[in-house]
Amino acid sequence: MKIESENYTKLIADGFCVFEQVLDEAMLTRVRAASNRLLGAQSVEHFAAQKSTGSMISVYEDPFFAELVAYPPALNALAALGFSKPRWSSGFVICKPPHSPALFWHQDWACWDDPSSYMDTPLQLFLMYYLVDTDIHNGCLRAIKGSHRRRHPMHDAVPVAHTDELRSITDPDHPAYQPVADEVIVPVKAGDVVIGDARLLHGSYGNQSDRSRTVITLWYHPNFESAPECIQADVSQWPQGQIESWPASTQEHIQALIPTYSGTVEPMVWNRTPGNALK
Ligand SMILES: O=C(O)CCC(=O)C(=O)O
Repeated sequence: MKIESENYTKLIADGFCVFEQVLDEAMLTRVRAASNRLLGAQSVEHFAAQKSTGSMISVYEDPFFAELVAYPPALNALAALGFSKPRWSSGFVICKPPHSPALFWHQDWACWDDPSSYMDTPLQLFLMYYLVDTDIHNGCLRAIKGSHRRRHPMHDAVPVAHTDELRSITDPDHPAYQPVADEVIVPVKAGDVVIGDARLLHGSYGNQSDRSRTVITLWYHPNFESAPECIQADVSQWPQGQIESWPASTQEHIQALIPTYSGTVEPMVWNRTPGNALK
């Protein structure tokens, strides 16, 4: 199917797009309440270990998030991009406390050894829901347009970003936290959703405000059924154990979105670093 929409063009060319006001006020209120419950249960150590991110709490910890995973307006946004049979694998509550530092530059794709990683079609998308209006002052998203398909000096400065050192900021002068000339600011309104390619280099500004800034990041696999089998095998084994402890009706609610693979191909070995094919 050939999709021609402004957001699809942006997703493919820039690596991300924004759908405005996807969460209505009632849903936003409920997502904030569930997020605050989880955030309130975290230890001081959790925030210290995640100083750059802010917090990193799996949405598997609260069955409420099944409603957000299967939220019809979000699935409609994916369908408008041509992804009518997505799968969902994981998600996180990421809260930047008041007066907290920048999130390091990173990309989140982990199957760089497969040739499909060097093509236009996205294999993994983030849906980021910011729960307050964001701007450069309170820690909005920043991104390097086109970096999902083109090599950028940051790929070599930070070949693997998800390390304990970068999370806990052992070296605040590391290039992973610094501005780059071609970064773009992605401010949004609470209720908008940013949809982006897992390969995109992105991070966030520090939160210099007096209020916390929370985003819920959910990970979807837009073309799961046509993805290489080694990727299907990999994604379908991502931790979903906790879903089994969710109420049966909640499990049923997201059943169609769970990635499953019944073939015999070995799962892709994780490699978070793009190869030479990224030019
Ligand atoms: O905290 C943010 O604004 C961005 C979160 C992020 O980069 C991610 O979830 O991969």
